[in-house]
Amino acid sequence: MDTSALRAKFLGAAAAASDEAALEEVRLAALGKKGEISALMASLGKMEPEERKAAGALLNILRDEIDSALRAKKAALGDAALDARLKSEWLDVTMPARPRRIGTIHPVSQVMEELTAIFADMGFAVAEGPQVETDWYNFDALNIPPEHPARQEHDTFFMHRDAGDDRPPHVLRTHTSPVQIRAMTEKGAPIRVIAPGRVYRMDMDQTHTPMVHQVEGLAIGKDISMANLKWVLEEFCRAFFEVDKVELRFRASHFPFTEPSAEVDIRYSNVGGQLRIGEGDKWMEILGSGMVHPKVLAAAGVDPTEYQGFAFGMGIDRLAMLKYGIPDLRAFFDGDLRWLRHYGFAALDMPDLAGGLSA
Ligand code: 2NM
Repeated sequence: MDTSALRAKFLGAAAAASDEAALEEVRLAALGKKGEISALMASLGKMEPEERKAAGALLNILRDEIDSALRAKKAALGDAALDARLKSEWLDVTMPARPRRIGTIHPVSQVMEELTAIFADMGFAVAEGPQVETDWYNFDALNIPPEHPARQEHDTFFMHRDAGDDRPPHVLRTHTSPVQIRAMTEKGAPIRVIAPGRVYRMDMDQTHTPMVHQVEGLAIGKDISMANLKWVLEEFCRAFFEVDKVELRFRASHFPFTEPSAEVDIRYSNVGGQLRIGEGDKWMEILGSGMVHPKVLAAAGVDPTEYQGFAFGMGIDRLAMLKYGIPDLRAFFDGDLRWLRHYGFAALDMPDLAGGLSA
């Protein structure tokens, strides 16, 4: 018996099978009950003993060879199928799990970071203080006497006092000036600080909210003048509004804590509803300022015969509205995610002067 033709046929068919179903067909054709090898095995019974012995040995070898070829091929097909599946189901676990930003930086926070970067570059440190203040820090130290209109109940939030408790009242600070008083008292002169933060006034309508954000600045030294104030404010506006040229206009004004005092306007134009800072023929008031009153310096323990300096204050909410074209103040407080996704800023993208403030 010559088994070489059968061997070639079935080993070839096994090698060519491209999936498990085709392989099973080869197995049935060779080793199944009605398969060719099985038929030859069945014919052994009719052979002479000598011939049967030789043919039987050959057929056993052939059957084992085909069987192991089929098993090997089956394993190879299984490996290939697993490889293909692993390839198609591959997952990049380093990709961000959420394609959407989960939160944004509020425009007011963004503007606070921006102006902190600008003033830090000019040598101003950031000072902070309590939001619940004594009336001394909030008013008296700032040359606002008890009978001053700004102190009357309609403007200021007073903290509750039990009947008979006649300690001096605490108030929600109405400006961040008390922070500057604390800074001067603690650190003395010379000093350069800004105080950004929340301030409170009993005021609530379409254009006012009872809490707003303010930044005040203070520079005290031996020969600091209005000229230094003007340069600092111009430099600030140029950097903040990210324009090459700004023009400021100082208008004489009055504050209890500064003398002389000036309100400052910035030149702008309105082209089809879009504001452009630094050009045009309109003026917009953006801040208040002046030379710190000698009584205020004295209240903070700074000798007004030796030191003088300027101070200024401005509203952060309105700065944010101006710079980022936000039309309605009330949206700042809604916490509307759609609004935040539109007007908010990417987290971890802190403004700095070298990188471009709002880039
Ligand atoms: C303003 C306008 C003018 C101001 C004064 C002081 C302090 F504490 F040094 F006296 N801080 N800020 C000031 C001066 C604030 O806001 C419109």
